[in-house]
Amino acid sequence: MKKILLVALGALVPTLALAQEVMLRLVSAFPENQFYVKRTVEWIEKVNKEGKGVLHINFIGGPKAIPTFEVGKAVQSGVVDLGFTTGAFYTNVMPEADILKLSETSAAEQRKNGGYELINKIWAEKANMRYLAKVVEFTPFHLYLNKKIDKPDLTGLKIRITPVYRDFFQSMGASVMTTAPGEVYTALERGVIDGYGWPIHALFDLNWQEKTKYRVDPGFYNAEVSLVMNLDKYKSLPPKVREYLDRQALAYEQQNDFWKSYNENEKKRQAEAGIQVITFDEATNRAYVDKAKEIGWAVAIKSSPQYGAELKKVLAK
Ligand code: 173
Repeated sequence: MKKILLVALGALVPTLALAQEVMLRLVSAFPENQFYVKRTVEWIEKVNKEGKGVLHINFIGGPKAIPTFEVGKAVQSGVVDLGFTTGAFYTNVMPEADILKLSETSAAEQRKNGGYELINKIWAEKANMRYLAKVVEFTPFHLYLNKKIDKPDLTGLKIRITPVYRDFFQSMGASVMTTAPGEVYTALERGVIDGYGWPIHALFDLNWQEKTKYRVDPGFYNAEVSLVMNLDKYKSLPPKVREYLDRQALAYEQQNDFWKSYNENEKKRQAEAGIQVITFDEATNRAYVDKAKEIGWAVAIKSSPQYGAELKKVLAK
């Protein structure tokens, strides 16, 4: 009898331990072969290894599981618990999402200047989300082209965009087409587009260097990629699990200096791959960057009369 009881207990103990472990489902809005996603999968492995019995994140996959522009909605509604995405991909949830590209202060500074709290107030109120951590920054966006230009005039050119670039590129006369990253290669191959907006890095992940002739310098804005979580789920976590998740997300964010050297290297790789730099005179370059910023904030404040100006105080320098 005693023996039977012990066997029964032995079978039960691991089950109990497992039952206490919280399981969260994560989807990526970026394609799985993108370096960002691989880096995040490594982070997940670390979280799971160190969090045995506490937290297990289950990586569901990329846009094949949930399309790029639907990931925000899926997190908002709780179809998934966690999203690895960028604000431009969920302006269908709230216009404020795309404003983070205008950050000139770093994520670390925003943790200190009230920015992180403000972002979380807005994300909670308008998107039912917890903004856990920013894990890509210090990364400008650029305009990439297959036709040469000698001034910032995109008249007659068709450019692939997301909300990040829309107003800026349109102000230069571009006709624009929104696509998820996963569709850019084919659009380039078929000649449907003459260029695209994209960060300084991650061209190679998707083989776009094969179909890209020029990069326009300087870059503008600051790419933001983050981990967001369904707010109800976040609130429902036992305190120990929530603290663990917060801690691991913060540790991931604190690695962001990584991008500085990574981006320098990506520039070199682009040059080696034969991508030529188009740039203008100093005054034109300055005007180009200033215009991007000016249009960015004008649109931000117009699209969010409630929070645009408040965000500017903590994001802009
Ligand atoms: O171009 C894009 O798809 C885009 O908006 C973006 C934003 C952040 C990082 C990478 C791409």
